[in-house]
Amino acid sequence: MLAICSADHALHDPPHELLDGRLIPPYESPARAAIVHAALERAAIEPLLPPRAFGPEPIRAVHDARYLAYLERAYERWVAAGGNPAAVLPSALAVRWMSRRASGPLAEPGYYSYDLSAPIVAGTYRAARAAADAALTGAALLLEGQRLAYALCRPPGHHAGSDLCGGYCYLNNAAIAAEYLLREWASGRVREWATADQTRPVAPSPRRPVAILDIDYHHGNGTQQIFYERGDVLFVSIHADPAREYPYFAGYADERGAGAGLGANLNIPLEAGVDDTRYLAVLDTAIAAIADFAPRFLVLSAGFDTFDGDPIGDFALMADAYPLIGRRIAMLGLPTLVIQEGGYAVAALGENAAGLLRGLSGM
Ligand code: Q9C
Ligand code: ZN
Repeated sequence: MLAICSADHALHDPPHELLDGRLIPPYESPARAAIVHAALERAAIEPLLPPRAFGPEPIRAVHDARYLAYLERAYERWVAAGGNPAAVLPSALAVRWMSRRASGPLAEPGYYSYDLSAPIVAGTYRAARAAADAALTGAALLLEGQRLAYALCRPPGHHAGSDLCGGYCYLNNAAIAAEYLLREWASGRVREWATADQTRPVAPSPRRPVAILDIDYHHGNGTQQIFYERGDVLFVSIHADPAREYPYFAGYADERGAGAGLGANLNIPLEAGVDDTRYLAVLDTAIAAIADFAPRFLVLSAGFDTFDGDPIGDFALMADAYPLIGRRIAMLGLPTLVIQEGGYAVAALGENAAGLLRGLSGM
């Protein structure tokens, strides 16, 4: 198995976040990537590759051009206009009947954010680009014939929509990788190496190339938005019921996709206290939906905030659950790209991530 990591994640290190009205040190910190990196080395998951540089094109395929221009310049424009140099965090959000475009340096953050948990500092854009490059590198490795790759993405991505940041996310790494897989696959430039593989349980359907399975504790609202009207990408998410948990305004079971995407979005919201047995049973439902769709590739948005000890989640998964989750997903027999999302019980995060990868690789 191959893992992709970049040291550039550390360029994103905001001093605070606003959580339920409290200004606190961010849960999403550089220590998270460091501890996963150390656990991968300990687990002899090798090699650890640096990301290749893909340039802006595969990111523009998913994100709005003006949003990307905003992210790149937001911090310096904010500081020059008198905003707090500690971090960009908007004072007013564009919502419902107040959603006019405003482009001033203090207004724009509120146009391109949906919450107050995605502060921007000087290095945020570079770190986010490095995370997207890590995801794209993993996608390229699958296209070259690898069966399993892990991208240690930080900042995470699944809350970022086409033109919105939020929930610690700026660029949607999973969506960028999925779109890249799909376009490269459709281009026919990729050699078909797996049709000869008689051991694959899922016979791929050429018109439905990619499924995304999101097992972060929170609903992947950004990924859902990006592919909501698309029939060529299946999005399946298992998460805390948004009626009680962030992101509150999306992630309900009746969100099934729209237009050509109707039926290609599956949300499985869950109650508090979900344990290993309950989670694994629900995971089987998600896996059955993916097998039905018969994709060519699987992108796994892997968050570990489902862990019992997570400070912002209320599920109760034990460390032993992650290898079992990995093993069940591996039974789909699909080339799989694992994208790091959340997980804030930092001391356990490395072992939990390594455990999932162990299960996925059949180790
Ligand atoms: N009362 C990820 O796991 N704050 N993002 C939640 C709940 C934001 C989580 C507030 C949580 C974002 C990638
Ligand atoms: Zn999460």
